[in-house]
Amino acid sequence: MFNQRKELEEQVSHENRLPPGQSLTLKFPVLHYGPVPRYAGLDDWTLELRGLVEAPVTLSWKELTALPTRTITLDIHCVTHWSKFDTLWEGVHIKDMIDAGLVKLKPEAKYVIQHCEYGFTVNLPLEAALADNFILAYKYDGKPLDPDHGYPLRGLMGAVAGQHANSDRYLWKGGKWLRGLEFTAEDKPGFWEEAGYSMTANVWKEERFRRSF
Ligand SMILES: Nc1nc2c(c(=O)[nH]1)N[C@H]1C(S)=C(S)[C@@H](COP(=O)(O)O)O[C@H]1N2
Ligand SMILES: [Mo]
Repeated sequence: MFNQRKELEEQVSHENRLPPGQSLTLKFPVLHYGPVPRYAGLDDWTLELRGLVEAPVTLSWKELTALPTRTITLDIHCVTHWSKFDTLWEGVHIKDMIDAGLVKLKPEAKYVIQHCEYGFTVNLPLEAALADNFILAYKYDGKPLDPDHGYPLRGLMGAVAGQHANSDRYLWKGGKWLRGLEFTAEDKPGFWEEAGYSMTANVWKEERFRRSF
C-alpha cells in the first residue's frame, strides 16, 4: 500500500522500538561475505561445543533438533541501517542446553565465538549470548531457514520489543551457517570486527564501527 512502510516506521518509532539511524524495511535483505553453502543432506552435519567446557560436545542434526526449542519474536537491526520488526524465530537457546546439563561451562568462560562455514566467526560476550534476544535458530516464520539466511542453523541476534536490553546488538552478531560454539576467556574479534565493525555493537548506543582502525 502507498506509504505503508512510512506509517509502520512512525508507529515503531512512537513505540520506542526504532534505534537511532535505522529505518524500517518490509523486505528481508540478505547480507554476508562469500558464497552460500549448499547441503545435499544433513547426515554429516554437526554442531560442536568446545573451548572452556568440561567436555566438548558434538551434536548431530537429529540430536540438535530433538532439544527443547524456544519460539521468539524479535526486532532485527542491521548495521547497514535497515530494521525488520516482529520477526518470528524458533530454535535452541544456549542457556537451555546448559541448564539441561548438555554442556558444562568452565567458570573462566566469558565469551562465545560462533564458528560458521568457510571460517566465518563472530564474537559475543557470554552474557549477551545467554540473553533472551539471542537464539540458535533453525526456523523463520515457522519454516526452515532459506539457504541465503543461514540454512540449516544460524545465530540470531535481535531485540525484544520494548526492552532496550544491554544485550541488543546488530544483526551481524548472529552467524549464518553455524557449525560450532567456542567458549573463551578472552574476547577475540570475528570476521566483521576485524574489518572494522564494533566489538560491542549495541544498537541503542549506535555502536556500528570501531573508533580506531
Ligand atoms: N556466516 C556468515 N554469517 C553472517 C555474515 C557473514 O558474512 N557470514 N554476515 C552478518 C551480517 S553483516 C548480517 S547484517 C547478517 C545478515 O543476515 P541476513 O542475510 O539473514 O539478513 O548476517 C550476519 N551473519
Ligand atoms: Mo551486516
